[in-house]
Amino acid sequence: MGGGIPIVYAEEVREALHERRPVVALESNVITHGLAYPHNARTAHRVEAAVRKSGSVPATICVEDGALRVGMTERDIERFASGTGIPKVSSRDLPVVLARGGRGATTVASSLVAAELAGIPFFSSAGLGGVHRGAQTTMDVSSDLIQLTRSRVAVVCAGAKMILDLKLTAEYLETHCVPVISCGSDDFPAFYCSSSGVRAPHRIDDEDLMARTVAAYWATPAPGSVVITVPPRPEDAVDAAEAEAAIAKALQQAERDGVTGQGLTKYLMRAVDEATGGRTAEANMAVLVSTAETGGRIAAAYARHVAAAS
Ligand code: PSU
Ligand code: MN
Repeated sequence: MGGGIPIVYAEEVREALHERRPVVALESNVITHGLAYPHNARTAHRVEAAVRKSGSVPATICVEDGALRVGMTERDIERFASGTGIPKVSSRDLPVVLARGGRGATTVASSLVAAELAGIPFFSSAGLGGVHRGAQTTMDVSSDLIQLTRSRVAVVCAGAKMILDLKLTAEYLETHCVPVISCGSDDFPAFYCSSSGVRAPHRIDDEDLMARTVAAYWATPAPGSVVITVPPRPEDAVDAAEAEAAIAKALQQAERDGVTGQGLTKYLMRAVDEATGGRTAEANMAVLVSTAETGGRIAAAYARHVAAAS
C-alpha cells in the first residue's frame, strides 16, 4: 500500500490493520519540537500506552531512510526524542525528506498524509496548528488546516493551540467545509485550556454516534478530515487568564526577536512554558495523553461500526 512511497510498518500495526483492528496514527513532530528531552520521550510512551488502554493500536509516524515509518519502536522514539537537528516535516516537506533519505519528524499535516497512505483512518494529537494571531497581515496559517481539507483521516484533538487565533481558526475550518464536532463540551477547547470561548456547531458525546458520523461524512464524495475536539481533563487544564497573559508576553518577545514562520510555533510554546514555570509543559503532556485515550476509544468505536456494516 502507499502508491510507490515506501512504508515500513511496525509489526503490531501491520497485524492490526490486516485484522481490521483499530489503529490510531500519532505525530512525531510533537516529540522532536513540541517538548524538551526527556519529557518528550516519556510523554510519547504514555501517549502510546493511552491508545492501547483504550483498545486501539498506536502508530507513531516519522520519516527515515527514504521511507514513511508507521509505528515506531521504543528505541525509535528514544532516538528521535534525544536526536538533534531532526527537521520538522509538514506535507510539503515530505517529498524532499523522503527523496534525501534522512530523518524527519512529521507534523499533524504530514502525519495525515502518511496515515491515509498506510490505511489508518484515525489520528490524534493535542494541538492542531491553525490561524496565527495577526494572520490578517502575516498570512501565517498552519498547513495543518489545508491538509484537513484533503486527507480522509479523522483527527481527535484538544482544538488548536492557545497561541493561535482560535476564532479565526474555527472560521477557517467552517469556510473549508471541515466538520468539527466537539465531545464533552459545548465549546471548542483550546489545547491545555478547557474552552476557547468559541461555541461548537455540533456536540456528540456518544462514541458510537461519533463513529457513525465519521462514516457518514466519508460516505459522501467530500475529501478531507473530520475534526473531533475533546477538552483537557479539568485537573490538567491551565487557567485561561494565566495562559493568555503568558502568551501575550511570548508574542511580544517573538515580535522583538523577529521570529516568524516555521520556527514560530516552537518558539512561542517554549516561551509560554518558561513564563508559566513549566506549568503549560505539564499540561501539554497531560492533554496529549488524555486526547490520545479518547482518540483510541473513538477509533475502536469506528472499527466496530465498519465491521458491523460490512
Ligand atoms: N501539538 C503540540 N505541540 C506541537 C504541535 C502540535 O502539542 O508542537 C505541532 C504539530 O506537529 C503541528 C505543528 O502540526 O505544531 C503546527 O506547526 P505550524 O504552526 O508551524 O504549522
Ligand atoms: Mn506557519
